[in-house]
Amino acid sequence: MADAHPVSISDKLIQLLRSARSLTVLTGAGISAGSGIPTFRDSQTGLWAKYNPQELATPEAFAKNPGLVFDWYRWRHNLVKQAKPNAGHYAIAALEKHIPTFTLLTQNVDGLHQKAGSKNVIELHGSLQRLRCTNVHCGYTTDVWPDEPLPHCPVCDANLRPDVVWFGEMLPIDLLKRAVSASKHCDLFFSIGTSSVVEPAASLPYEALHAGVPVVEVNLEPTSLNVYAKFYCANPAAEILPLIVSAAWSG
Ligand code: BV8
Repeated sequence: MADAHPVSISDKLIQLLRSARSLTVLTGAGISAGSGIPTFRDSQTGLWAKYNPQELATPEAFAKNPGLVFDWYRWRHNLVKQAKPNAGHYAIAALEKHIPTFTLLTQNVDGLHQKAGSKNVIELHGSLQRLRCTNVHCGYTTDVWPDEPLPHCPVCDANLRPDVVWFGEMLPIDLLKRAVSASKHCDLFFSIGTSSVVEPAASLPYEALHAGVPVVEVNLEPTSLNVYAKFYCANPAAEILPLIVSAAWSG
């Protein structure tokens, strides 16, 4: 059962962190909430309030109404372009500097971890920064979003699409294999700002648990993972993560 210390930080956690030689961190939309990016469980703001992200982020939605899906992603792309990393992103980048072997597994597509200086980042669900050709034999990608409503590939003229993994699509198998390995082979595993619902990412903490790795959950609310977590912090990530880093390496 997690030592639920919603305010204080367990000394045991700090000792484990300080002595860790390898750390794996999984993040979800909650880490970017502090940067003004709506999470998937928040009601989408404004224009998008009436749409369910899980219905828009699918190949079926794109096939049925590519213009609507593209507009949604263009809206998010513009939101993310203006967004800045928050103290939670920077704290995770600091962890990478303190621990010899560090892997960041993110479900987010906003690129904020890289903006904060994180280096070894596995983007499990792709990136809003990039577009890719829908023709699987073409392989064209770009980080330039053309103005036209439904851009086409300059190489083969097929539609372009956001370079993200939609619901019902497989994650890139090489990334998933690296993520499973990093989850099994670490001294400590953090799950931060995720509802622990979306698979296969939600199974990664269990890879750690099955390997005997202690898991820390940092999330505003306990998720299904919480009963297995050794430590639980209910504070906002941007508040608690810097405190954890300074408690471990303040000297
Ligand atoms: C797959 C990219 C199999 C796109 C995303 C039926 C048909 C097909 C598949 C399925 C199916 N039923 C189930 C599935 C599997 C499905 C799935 O898991 N569905 C869920 C809904 C049950 N998964 C998939 O489809 C995956 N692929 O299974 O393929 C397959 C096999 C063979 C052949 C073909 C296919 C693909 C999943 C990837 C989907 N793409 N993103 C885009 O972004 O537009 S997922 C997207 O939603 C995000 O990337 C993210 O992963 C997810 C949202 O989850 P969270 O990040 O956790 O965010 P959420 O809002 O839920 O939670 C935020 C948490 O933070 C909250 O708990 C909150 O309390 C907390 N919080 C908030 N603020 C803070 C905070 N915590 C701390 N501090 C704060 N300040």
